[in-house]
Amino acid sequence: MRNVDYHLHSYFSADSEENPRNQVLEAIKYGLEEICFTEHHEFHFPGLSFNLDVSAYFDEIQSLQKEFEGKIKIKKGLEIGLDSRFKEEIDLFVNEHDFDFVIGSIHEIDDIEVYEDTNYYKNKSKITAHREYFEHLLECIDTFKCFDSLGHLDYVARYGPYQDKLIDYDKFEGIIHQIIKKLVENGKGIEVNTRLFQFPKAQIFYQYLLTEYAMADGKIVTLGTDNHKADRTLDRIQEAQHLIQSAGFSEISTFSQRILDK
Ligand code: HSO
Ligand code: ZN
Ligand code: ZN
Ligand code: ZN
Repeated sequence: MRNVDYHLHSYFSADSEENPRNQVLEAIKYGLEEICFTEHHEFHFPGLSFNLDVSAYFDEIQSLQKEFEGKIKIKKGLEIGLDSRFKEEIDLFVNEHDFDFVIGSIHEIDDIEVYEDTNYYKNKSKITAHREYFEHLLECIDTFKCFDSLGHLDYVARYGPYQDKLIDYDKFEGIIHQIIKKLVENGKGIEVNTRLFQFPKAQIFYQYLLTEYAMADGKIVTLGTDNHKADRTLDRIQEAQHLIQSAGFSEISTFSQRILDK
């Protein structure tokens, strides 16, 4: 299986200070053959401006591609925040730039960030917080066709103020089934995001998810760490590769200019 990381950030994202060159060096050190930067862009984000300077970003990636040619493949990707209020702007932004790969993600709902100490989890049971996130994902998958792979389906599990913040798959089988069915219908991929992989329960969640996606005849599985720092000591890429393989996928998907690589 390909040794790749298709979800990482650098100082072109408002929430990272990392030099992309350090990300490249660290990836080489860890034996990755290919990485795709997926910098944030959001239209109207509460409290932070995730505004991607695309031309500066592309310039820097192109120079890194030259410098590291033959050592590692470097792709220029995007993590776009899905928000139905900005449907036209989002479609335009994604299509007017020459990205290799686009992750569609949800980080906020109606201007409330899904994050620690925000109003999102306030006075909400865990099951409600998780259900609302999935309902919103389903709506966004209906609305948006502009992305290649759905980012961190388990994002809502990262920041909840609950003793066990992880998702109980069995409580959401119905809606997750609908999400997966729609992704496959629309030809969209699913991301295995290793951010929570230190928790066995999070890995089990992805195991169910991948099995469902395979049963629905889905073909596109991407893999990403979501690193915002050039530090791979907590990487779980091998475990993710293992999960993907066990679910019946023979390869991890990679993209060039929005087209699935052979
Ligand atoms: N963790 C979120 C965004 C964020 N909000 C960072 C505040 N800081 C997506 O990576
Ligand atoms: Zn981020
Ligand atoms: Zn994200
Ligand atoms: Zn990210």
